[in-house]
Amino acid sequence: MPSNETPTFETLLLETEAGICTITINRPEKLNALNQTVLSDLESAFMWIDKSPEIKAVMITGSGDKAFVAGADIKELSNLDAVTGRELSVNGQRVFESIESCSKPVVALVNGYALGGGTELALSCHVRIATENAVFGLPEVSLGLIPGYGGTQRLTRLVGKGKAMELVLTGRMVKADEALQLGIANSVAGSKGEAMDRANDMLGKMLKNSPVALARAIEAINSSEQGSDEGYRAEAGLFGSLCATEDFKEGTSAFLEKRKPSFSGK
Ligand code: DAK
Repeated sequence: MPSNETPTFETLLLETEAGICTITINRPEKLNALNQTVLSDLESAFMWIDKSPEIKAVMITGSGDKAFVAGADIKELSNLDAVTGRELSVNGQRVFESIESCSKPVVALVNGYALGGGTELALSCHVRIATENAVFGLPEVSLGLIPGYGGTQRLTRLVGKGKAMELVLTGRMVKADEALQLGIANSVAGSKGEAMDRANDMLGKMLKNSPVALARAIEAINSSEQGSDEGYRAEAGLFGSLCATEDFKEGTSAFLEKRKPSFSGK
């Protein structure tokens, strides 16, 4: 496709104004849960953004006012085994890595629930602006899983090991004001419209600067995390191994059947 033509996607809406491409994840009936189509659409969108000279910055948000992204699609997850679980984790990590290493500033506009893969997606963006009703959390352990899209690595770097241990092991949800205090959110706004204005203001300030300097600054800050590949590999391997457990089958089935899980530890 020619690089100046905005592509269309099954699960994403792309809109560009003044050089800022807004990506809206558009599965409102499933609270924008990340299935494999969303992941592959995101990967293609970022490949296009990278090459498109008209795009100077990116904003990612969720359709509607209730959710940014309510996690990985649990229905899809429930069919994974050790091999496909590891594969999905590696694929997802690659997509999120392409967002984190995008040479143009990427802001997550977190407009409601950002759970599991939703928090992981927000963490892979360069900056997070949340609405007052935003809720962050990594509840994977409640499904017999661990975060599989880089969340164990990125959350730890952002909030420190002690807080990351607490949040991942309890799966506790964090509201916008606490997210701000922890540094998960850079800023909190009263409404989605206000959050968009704030994101536009922040991006406007960034875009007054040299695009080459912005790209190099992103690269330099990301390279402070060099040597991290082992952590991501470990996360994918451990995630895959959990997909073969009875607790994982129980955790995902319980969600889909709308009941509380009963874990056997196997
Ligand atoms: N997946 C699939 N469907 C989901 C969903 C999800 N994550 N979250 C919500 N939905 C669906 C609901 O099933 C419901 O669909 P219908 O029953 O209407 O068909 C619809 O969206 C509306 O949701 P609710 O009726 O539940 O809405 P409520 O307002 O009552 O509750 C909620 C909102 C966000 C509190 C609730 O929906 C909820 O607890 N959602 C699940 C949150 C969650 O546990 N998310 C997953 C976290 S685990 C991987 C890598 C990473 C991951 C996984 C794999 N690999 C490497 C393989 C990450 C895992 C996660 O994200």
